[in-house]
Amino acid sequence: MRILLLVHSFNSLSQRVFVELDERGHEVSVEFDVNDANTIEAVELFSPDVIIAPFLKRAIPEAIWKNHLCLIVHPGIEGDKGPSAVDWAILKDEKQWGVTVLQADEEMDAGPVWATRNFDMREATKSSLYRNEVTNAALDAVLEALGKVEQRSATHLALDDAANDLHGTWQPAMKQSDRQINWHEDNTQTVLRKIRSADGVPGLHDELYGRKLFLFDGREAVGLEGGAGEVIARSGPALCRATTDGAVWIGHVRDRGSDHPFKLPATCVLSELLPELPEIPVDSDHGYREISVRAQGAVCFLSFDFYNGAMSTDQCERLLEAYVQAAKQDTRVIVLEGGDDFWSNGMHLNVIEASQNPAEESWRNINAINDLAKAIIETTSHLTIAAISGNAGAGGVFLARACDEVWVREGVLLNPHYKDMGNLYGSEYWSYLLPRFVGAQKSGEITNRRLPMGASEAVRLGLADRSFGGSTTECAEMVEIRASEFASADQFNKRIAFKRQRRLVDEGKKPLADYRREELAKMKQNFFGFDPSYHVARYNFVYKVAKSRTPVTLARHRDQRPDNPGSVDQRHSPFERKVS
Ligand code: COA
Ligand code: THG
Repeated sequence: MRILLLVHSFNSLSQRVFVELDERGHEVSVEFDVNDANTIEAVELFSPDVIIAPFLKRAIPEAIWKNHLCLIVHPGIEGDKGPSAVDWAILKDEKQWGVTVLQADEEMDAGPVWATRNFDMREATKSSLYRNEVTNAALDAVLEALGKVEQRSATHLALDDAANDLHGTWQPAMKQSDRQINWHEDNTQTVLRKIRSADGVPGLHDELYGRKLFLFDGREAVGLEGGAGEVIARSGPALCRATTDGAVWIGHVRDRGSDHPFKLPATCVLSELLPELPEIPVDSDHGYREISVRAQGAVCFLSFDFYNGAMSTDQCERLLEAYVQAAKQDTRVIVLEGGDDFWSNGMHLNVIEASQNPAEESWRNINAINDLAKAIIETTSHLTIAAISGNAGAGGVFLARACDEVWVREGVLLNPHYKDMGNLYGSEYWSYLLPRFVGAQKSGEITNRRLPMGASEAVRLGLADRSFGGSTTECAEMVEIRASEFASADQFNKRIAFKRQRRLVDEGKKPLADYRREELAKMKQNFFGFDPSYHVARYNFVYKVAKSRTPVTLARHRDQRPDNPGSVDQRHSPFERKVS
């Protein structure tokens, strides 16, 4: 089918729907909801069989939904309506929630229901639930709805109400006052629920040291307590604030009134206002933990749960240190697990944007990631596995490919390209790793097409070695089993010998240092050169400047490039018309 995705932005849910529909052979194109005239034009250009809105904030114009089937993905149970569905589900501590695919109509979210899926809620941030449970349920429901469209069976509501005992209703847009923390009354669980209901956007409005702030990244501070509402400790990027029955870490905040009005580590934003506070070592048992290491038999698991998968210079340096320590242990395999929601999204664009000298900080950051990638590539004592359970983008993907094996959970999205960031050349030894694992031709295609990729395609191309289905937990269990098989004497000896040999041969052909030098020469141009594209793109990314048009890589109906398979111009080529 020809399917147009109409989106507010190409967020992770839209990307997942895009990848999965493409994988199933549909012809998919994307249009950003910039204005009604644009959207109408897109529909005329593409003439889709069906329009799907995985993430849309505004009304679809009547001219469209009256003439085309438009399916809206609503992140709420059947009957639920309104723009803050998941926020309310978290705040109200719902035990189950769901996703509904409904037909666009005059009244928002009130059209006929085509499919719905429920799931168990988890104690996690809104964006984590969105990227996992909501996205999986949405995909299932979209596929069911499309199945009905394809069979031209009963249009909608083949739903058995009795089978679905959850039924929602209209809920208004959530206001900050709905979730305001009362530090003298709220216990830890309530505080965390309020923060999570607003994390990643818009954040929870609060006040600290006389500054109005938005809080993110709240975690329980185990074993700490103090006078309710008082800031009692710090740890790396985080501040610890006491609740009525314990304390929470606040890892990130946004100060809308400051020079850097975007999300940053809390201790950076408040550095000038902080009094002397007890410092609890970062990554320690009672501190704010991002990196942890656990050994299980001959396998060492290294997890690094960096907020939003962004890795600053400091975080890369800490991770490198942890990695070096892990590689000194008497184990055989190191599994790099990344974090729960992201494996890695490369260098930390927010921290770079906020630094005194963003070009210099970009340089430090890319070198710090490169040092880590180099250490991984040059490890000959251990076999290394990147176990990718959360999404990865840009340098994060190539950092994973530095490992001997890359294993991905099905449902994970990879964005193995840099060019969207102002034509950034990229580093992390990608120019060595990508051709080596996927071949020269595919390397060029992957980096130029700038599209997300699912687990199956990653394996087909050689960007990953295997994929695992099942839930996050089931996948982690499989990784443990397979990793321990790797550590068996037989497998280990064979593979480690091959690995050492391969590294020697590769180094002989072209030293690793040469790849780095060449990549960094290009990056130096990106950071310090005449063309400011990277700095502009980074600013737009960090400040979330809305896109004013859809890139042609996504809007295939607008793509006039001659070799574009989805291009409307190719299908009704002007040449053909001339000839005929
Ligand atoms: N630095 C800082 N923040 C980052 C980041 C990075 N490298 N990558 C992602 N984030 C943040 C986003 O700003 C967003 O913030 P929010 O919590 O305020 O919404 C959050 O992580 C989630 O990212 P989002 O873009 O919504 O996720 P996605 O799954 O839709 O898209 C990417 C993932 C990787 C395509 C996209 O985030 C991206 O292009 N990141 C930049 C990658 C990059 O160029 N890195 C530098 C080169 S190494
Ligand atoms: N029919 C049509 N278009 C649609 C939907 C539909 N577009 C997408 C939409 N469903 C998704 N659902 C909603 C429901 C309510 C609101 C927005 C999207 C809403 N918005 C507030 C407003 O517009 O004033 C703003 C809220 C905010 O900013 O947070 O109430 O079913 N044709």
